[in-house]
Amino acid sequence: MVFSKRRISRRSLVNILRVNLRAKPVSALNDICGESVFSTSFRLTQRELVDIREAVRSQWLSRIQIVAPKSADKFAELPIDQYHELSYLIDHKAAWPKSERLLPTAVVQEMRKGPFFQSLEAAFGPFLVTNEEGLRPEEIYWRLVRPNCLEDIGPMHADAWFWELGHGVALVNTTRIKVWVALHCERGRNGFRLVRGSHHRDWPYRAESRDGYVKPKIELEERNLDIELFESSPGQAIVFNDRLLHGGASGGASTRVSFEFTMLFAKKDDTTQGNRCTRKILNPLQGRGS
Ligand SMILES: O=C(O)CCC(=O)C(=O)O
Ligand SMILES: [Fe+2]
Repeated sequence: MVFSKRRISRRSLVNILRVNLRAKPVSALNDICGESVFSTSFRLTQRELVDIREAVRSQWLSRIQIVAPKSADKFAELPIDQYHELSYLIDHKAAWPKSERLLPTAVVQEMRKGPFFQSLEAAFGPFLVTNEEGLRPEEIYWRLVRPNCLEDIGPMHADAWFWELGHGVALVNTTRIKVWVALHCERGRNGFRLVRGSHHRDWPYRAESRDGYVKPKIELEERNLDIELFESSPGQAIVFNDRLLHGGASGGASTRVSFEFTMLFAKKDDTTQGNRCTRKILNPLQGRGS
């Protein structure tokens, strides 16, 4: 097993393994990942939505203070979902590397205690949040996607490809499940796109250099994929297998703001309980608008 000191430690994993051997639904995860389902039944409470929006806004403004101090006052009066109106005032790409979009640890710790994370743990069992950047103990990062701005969304991909290309140290005997949550979005116009059932197949991709990183690029035209939009309202989450083909949607008239993280579970052989848990908590999208 390969461990990196800066990333999830052996001790954390041993702890999670210990906890998980006792915990009821975690044995399910292997199986959960084998099913052609994902869940849209988790969401932030209104209070959590307000608090996390505020945390993101404050980080957004602090960064703008640094990269464009002369324009900071203008941004301070702007709702974050109108960011695109003024983004010409800053070098957008340089301003927002992932490292600048990682929520502070104190915020993550608060989120961890809240109902959203509690509902995830109640359903899936205890988990770590991955820290592939090696910058925070647990990494939750947000994104800004300006309307109709293709450069703000990457190509369709499976998150597993990033791990395969060395973004983060993939630990053996663990399962990763991704969580994406809308903070500001226009239902049915922007947000998150996916190809249902796609995690059952291996899709062709190659590694290419983008934004100074080696990133995966799917070797298929999007028009050949059966892509559907997850019609999310603010606070709504999608929990999905990290082999699911997915990507952002950048339509609408406002800037979309969302956050993401990866749950890490220890694998366990017995999946009996898991099968039950899987069926209970994971519901396929019931058509658009579910
Ligand atoms: O929000 C996006 O544009 C992309 C989301 C994504 O790739 C993810 O959550 O893994
Ligand atoms: Fe992704």
